[in-house]
Amino acid sequence: MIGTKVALRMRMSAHDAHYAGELVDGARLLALFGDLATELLVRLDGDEGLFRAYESVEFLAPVFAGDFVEATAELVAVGNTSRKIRFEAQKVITNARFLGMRGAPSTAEVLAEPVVVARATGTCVVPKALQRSPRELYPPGLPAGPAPATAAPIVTPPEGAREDARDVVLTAAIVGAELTREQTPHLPLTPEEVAAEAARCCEAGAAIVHLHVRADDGKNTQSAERFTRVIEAIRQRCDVIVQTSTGGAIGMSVAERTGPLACRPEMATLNCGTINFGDDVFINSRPDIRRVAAAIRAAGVVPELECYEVGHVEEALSLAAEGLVAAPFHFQFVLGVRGAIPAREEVVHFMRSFVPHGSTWGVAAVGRSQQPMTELAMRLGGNARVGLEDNIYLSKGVLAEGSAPLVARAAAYARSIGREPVDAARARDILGLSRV
Ligand code: KMH
Ligand code: ZN
Repeated sequence: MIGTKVALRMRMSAHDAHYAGELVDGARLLALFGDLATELLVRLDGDEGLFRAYESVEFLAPVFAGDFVEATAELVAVGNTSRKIRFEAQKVITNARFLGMRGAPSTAEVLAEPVVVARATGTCVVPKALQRSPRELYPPGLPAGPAPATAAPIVTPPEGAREDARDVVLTAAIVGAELTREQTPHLPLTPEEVAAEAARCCEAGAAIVHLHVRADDGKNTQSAERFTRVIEAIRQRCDVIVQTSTGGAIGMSVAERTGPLACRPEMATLNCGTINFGDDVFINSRPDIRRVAAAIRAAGVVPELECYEVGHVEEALSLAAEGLVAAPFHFQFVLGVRGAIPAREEVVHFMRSFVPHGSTWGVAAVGRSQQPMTELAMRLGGNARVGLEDNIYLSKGVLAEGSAPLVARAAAYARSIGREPVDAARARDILGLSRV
């Protein structure tokens, strides 16, 4: 999956030296890059694939016999058959004579700072017929699971979409259904308050607002009229993708929950299974999931697949096989709900290993796990959801003054690791909303 890294460390020997002064030729480094690309393809596809082209190659410092070179490769984009890879090689140990130091010919030094000796980007291809089903992929160390019940749909990413591994789509979950003003005074309730908070989150870096709305008494409602009023108020303030909830509040009927679809939002959640939800049960029976999926499809709305357990990802793929959900798929791993799968790093690795190529995925973690899981998801190339619906604290004992500070913190972290939160327009391209 995007963000997967592999590494090799090699000592350059006298056999590798080609030019005067025991200089190693650049082709030797490209051979290391070739081996790394092969390992990435084997891990991803179960096939060695073919190296098609280097888009760029830079040799930045000389390499000599005796140097230890550490080379890394990172998968940065996955197309239909193409896999784009970024390479880097660093010298970590060198023979002392190349540092101008005296000593025996065998004297060598560990470099205080590794020296980058080469960088490259290249594209490999694996023909479709040779690609392994993504759902057969499990991270190293985890036991292989049972064979999937249905064939994994392999998705062709639309042109221009999902090619930039820098892009990150941030979602702000600003209201929720269960939260009360007693828990936090910063919860927006009226249409004006909700719209103002949506605009603040948009300004802070959110491309999507995950929306629940409240009636005048503060209780959760799935009324299309109320959603229309709130969505119009949001539209007047900012351009953000509105993703309405079809989860609603615990105990609501399917008819009630699908109410907001009448507003034809750009996205809506599709909850892919039942879980214990704290001391309640959030019921999504298989027939009900199909009813909600059909309603979303009939409304021409793009679903986000809410998965609270790994089995829910499998269920989402079944919906795709039944034609109820169309590619490209957007998964949200909702982690840390009390009574469901915990917010842990290995869970993220495991759940995303089920996600077909060409899908997007993100993490929405609950409570104090929100920040570390958001940051993990972004490091792994995924997207993230933050906001009061899932977590009301900025830090231990300090309430977040709305969802915007949580979005701002996630956006700052994204930038610190070289990723960029996208605006709604770019998110529409990435998620395929523009073509609906
Ligand atoms: N209120 C939760 C029971 C969704 O928005 O789709 C369900 C929920 C999920 O919030
Ligand atoms: Zn929700």
